[in-house]
Amino acid sequence: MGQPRSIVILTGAGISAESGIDTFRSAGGLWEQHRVEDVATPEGFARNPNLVLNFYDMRRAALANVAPNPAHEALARLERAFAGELLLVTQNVDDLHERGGSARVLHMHGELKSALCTACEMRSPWHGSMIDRPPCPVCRAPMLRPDVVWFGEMPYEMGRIYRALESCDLFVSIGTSGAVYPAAGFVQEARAAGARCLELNLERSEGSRFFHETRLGPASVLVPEWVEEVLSRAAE
Ligand code: BV8
Repeated sequence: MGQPRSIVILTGAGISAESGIDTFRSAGGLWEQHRVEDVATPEGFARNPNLVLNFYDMRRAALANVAPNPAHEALARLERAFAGELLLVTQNVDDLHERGGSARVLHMHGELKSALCTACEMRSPWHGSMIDRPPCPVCRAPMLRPDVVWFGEMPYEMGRIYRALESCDLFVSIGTSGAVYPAAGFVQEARAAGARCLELNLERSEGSRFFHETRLGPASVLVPEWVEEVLSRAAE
């Protein structure tokens, strides 16, 4: 493949695993510790808001004990050095891409460090806890919820993502099991638009058959190698 002109990158929990953040489906992962329907659905929040607010307060607080790894840092290098179009889409709600140096990150499933007010629907940066029902920074109503996309809810910026998938010539998926839609369908969108599709993952995913190439291994090794390849080819 010649020099890519426009790249879309999709990341999942696997890129943050080596930073010490639990993935979802691995042994002992988040979905083994908590029932998805209890902590990651609007119905679960309505049924038991304290359980949900506490779940996300814990994950938000835990961000202070982790740091970006070489995979996050390599993607930030690519963002700075790549002359073409680049869109970094993440399913992750952690802030490790930004702390790794990426300036433009599209969090399609929201962010732990953001609050969504269910009264005025405004989103505000949020670093503390929500269990004590603090007032919304905009309307002062004590009606905040985690600004994350729960199952059954529409992910953020789907129009922008589909437009980028339709015009990219390289789609790269990093550290995701391909189990959750619409993210799991992006490879087929990109492939249908003629893009080359590359998967970097610890193990084959549910969507591996749709990729032209799958490289197996830890993200902290595979991602810096791949970024070097792209940037060295650009320099030729
Ligand atoms: C929606 C935020 C309407 C909260 C999350 C079509 C078919 C079937 C079902 C559906 C469908 N369309 C919609 C659905 C329903 C549902 C869905 O997909 N259900 C699944 C379970 C079947 N989807 C929805 O409800 C979505 N909304 O569809 O709205 C709509 C319709 C059309 C168009 C637009 C909208 C909303 C889903 C979002 C839910 N919120 N997160 C929170 O974080 O608490 S999902 C959450 O789980 C993550 O964000 C992520 O998306 C997913 C976890 O997946 P991964 O990140 O991949 O993590 P996982 O643990 O599974 O895998 C880790 C991988 O990394 C593994 O492969 C492992 O091998 C690898 N790995 C591990 N270590 C390393 C590594 N790789 C490299 N290096 C390592 N060191």
